[in-house]
Amino acid sequence: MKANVISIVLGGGRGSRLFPLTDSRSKPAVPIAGKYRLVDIPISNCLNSGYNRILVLTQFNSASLNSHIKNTYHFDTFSKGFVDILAAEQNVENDQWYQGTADAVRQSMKHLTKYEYDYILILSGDQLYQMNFREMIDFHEKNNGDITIATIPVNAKDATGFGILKSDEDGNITDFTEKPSADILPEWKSEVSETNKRQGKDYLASMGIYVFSKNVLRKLFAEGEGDDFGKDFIPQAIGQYKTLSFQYDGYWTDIGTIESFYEANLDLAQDLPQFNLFSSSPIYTRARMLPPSKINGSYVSKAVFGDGCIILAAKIENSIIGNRTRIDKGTTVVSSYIMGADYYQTTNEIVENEHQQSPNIGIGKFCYIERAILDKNCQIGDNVRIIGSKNLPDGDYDTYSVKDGIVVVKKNAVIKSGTQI
Ligand code: ADQ
Ligand code: ADP
Repeated sequence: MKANVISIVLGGGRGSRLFPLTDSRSKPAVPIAGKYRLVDIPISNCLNSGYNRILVLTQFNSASLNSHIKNTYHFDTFSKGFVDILAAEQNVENDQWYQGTADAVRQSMKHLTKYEYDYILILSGDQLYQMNFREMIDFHEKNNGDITIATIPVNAKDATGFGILKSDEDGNITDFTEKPSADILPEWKSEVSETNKRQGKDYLASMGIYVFSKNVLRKLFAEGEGDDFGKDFIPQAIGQYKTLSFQYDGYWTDIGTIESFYEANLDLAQDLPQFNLFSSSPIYTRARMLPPSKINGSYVSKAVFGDGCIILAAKIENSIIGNRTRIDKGTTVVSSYIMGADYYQTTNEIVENEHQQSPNIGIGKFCYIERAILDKNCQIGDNVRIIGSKNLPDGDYDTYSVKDGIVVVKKNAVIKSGTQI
């Protein structure tokens, strides 16, 4: 019989690492790959694994997250499926927001009492991967686990950013440390396969994906201390509960920073992306009934287009072009992620813009855009140059920010003709 599972997606803390994309929306609502939102990834993994009862925990609720979830995830009357958002709430007992990952789940436990379940599956909201969680739950059941953590081999450079663990030959986790410093790292090496060893992936990292048996999580919260899984509860559980490592060897990447978000998006435009959008396990998202994209006279290479775009650009290379993007004549876009627009302007608005000499939504004529992310509804004039580079110092300005050498133009920004960034 299929296990009874409730999934919880950790939709994000303050979201400051993805600023300014999280300035006006909560992290799960950040658009990715031209037509999806971050939250579609963990939700689709759950649905493709056969688990359709899903809670999304988020630090603040946003109109775009609400409308996305409400308009996307419908279940018929005969199914028990749901995708619900639980936003951190101040109440009589608690005047603070979620203090960490475990605190977010702890505060949500009261909403779970009405459901029947045996296992809670906890997922991060900012990772790109395709995983069948049913295999992880089967592993947990077969080995009588109390807690199972999905793990992946990583190299020394990445290891300091993750929870690192050691396990015995039966997969029991014997030791765990959250984000170890580089000087103690060598003590944390694990036995890994020859292929991983050759790639320098000597460390076993937690993917931040956990299965808890129902009563174990309740007991942990009652007896343990702290607000985070990685920092507090997982180290406390080891030795006390049967804590297992479920090793995963597919593609998995964290997309919680501007740089990793940018790299993961652009990778989708390569010949053989590490993340396969064209698979039989679909990524679900809102069906928008947009027209197909229209491209006229452009040189296009390694590019992914959303729906409803109107493209007259000279050249688009190594880029993701989101829904309803409009790019005018003579413009070049290289190594960039253009998120597109939420709506089309009316003919009257376009005429009015011409009178006011204000740019239309989209990118004007003869612009050059490289190593940039353009959030939705940007109005970029003619002859604008936006060029990110590794040497550009970080900073935050009125209409854009620079992070890791990537220029991020803010949502609804108006960039006048002739501007150079
Ligand atoms: P981190 O990713 O650093 O490490 P954290 O930033 O706490 O952990 O976030 C985990 C997930 O929870 C993210 O999706 C984040 O947005 C979300 N989150 C954080 N605080 C939240 C809050 N208050 N409310 C709702 N959601 C919140 C974790 C583990 C490591 C592991 C890495 C793998 O602690 O052990 O190696 O994930 O990426
Ligand atoms: P996406 O296509 O990225 O999912 P949505 O369709 O969810 O975007 O969002 C479109 C948003 O834009 C909606 O909130 C809608 O109300 C808003 N919108 C639509 N038309 C206009 C307009 N003319 N001006 C401003 N906002 C608009």
